[in-house]
Amino acid sequence: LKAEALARIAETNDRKELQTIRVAYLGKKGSITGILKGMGKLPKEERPVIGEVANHVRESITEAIEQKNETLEQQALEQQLMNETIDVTLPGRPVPKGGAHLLTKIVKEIEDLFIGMGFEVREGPEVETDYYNFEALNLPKHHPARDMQDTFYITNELLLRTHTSPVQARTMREYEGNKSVKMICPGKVYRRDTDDATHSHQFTQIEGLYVDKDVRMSDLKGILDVFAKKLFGIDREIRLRPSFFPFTEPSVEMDISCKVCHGKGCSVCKGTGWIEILGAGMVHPNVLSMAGYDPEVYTGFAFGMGPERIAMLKYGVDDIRQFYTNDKRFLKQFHTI
Ligand code: FA5
Repeated sequence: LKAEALARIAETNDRKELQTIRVAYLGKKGSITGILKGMGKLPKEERPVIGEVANHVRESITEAIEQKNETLEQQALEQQLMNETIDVTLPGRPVPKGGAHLLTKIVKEIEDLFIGMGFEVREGPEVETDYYNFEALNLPKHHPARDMQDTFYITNELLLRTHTSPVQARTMREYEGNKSVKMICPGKVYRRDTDDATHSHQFTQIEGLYVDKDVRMSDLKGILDVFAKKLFGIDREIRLRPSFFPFTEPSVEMDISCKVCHGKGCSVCKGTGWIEILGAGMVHPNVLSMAGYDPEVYTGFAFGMGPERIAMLKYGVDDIRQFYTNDKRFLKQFHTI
């Protein structure tokens, strides 16, 4: 019986089967248990002999089963570890990462540049009053120049601001006519423009305003030149063309030399080799006095630029609508800049 049991134990490689073997020999109805139970029926003198043998056989089988069980457990563990081995040489799965939008980045870059020249960054409301968007900027009701910016009106008096210039008037008001102002203001603006490659009905502007005693046109030109060279490179040129804005006198528009398409028939530079990126000028005396500044004492310059156009120029984006359609293939290109 012992030899038979040990042979079965040695042969098996399965823990379930081992359990079956254990039950067959050592279980309640197992053969060894049966022998031990039957001891009472044996003649007295045989009991110690048979008892000793039976106990010995039971111990051997128990020990063999325990050892086998341990071996099988060990094997199972090794197998499991093998199956779960991590191949550290496999390339990892990339985790998709987002990034700031190109427009956010260019606005931040321009902000940093002006902060470096001593400007503070301010904000103003996108839903604006007719007063600040137009009247405080020397554009009384029914002034023909209001047509320069086709406006989304909400009520008679409320509108979506068509430019960031109202923040000029708001800031000067806050400074109460007796402090120098040196600020920029980025933000969204809205116009009933027909969307095309260089126009959007909602776009971004960055306003700039510097008011102090003795601020001159040459200061404006100097700041804009530094701005253009820092943003686009030392080899870039600017040109100021006479223009008209009711809130500045004299007024200019600034073009920057266009290297993207070398002047030949591309939509960004319209084949001229120059692209307009901002309007500017010396703050009109009426605007200063409406905001509480004495134009005899204070002078100032202001500018308003379109960062989308600037980003288009800097990164060769040929359609402004790319900024708003959120095509990931477009956006991803700028995650690393
Ligand atoms: C203005 O809005 C003036 N407020 C700028 C200004 C400020 C002049 C302070 C003087 C003093 P303009 O309409 O030209 O000006 O717009 C300024 C810039 O916004 C343009 O140079 C252009 O870069 C951008 N821009 C204008 N219209 C659009 C549009 N529809 N889509 C995208 N960018 C535009």
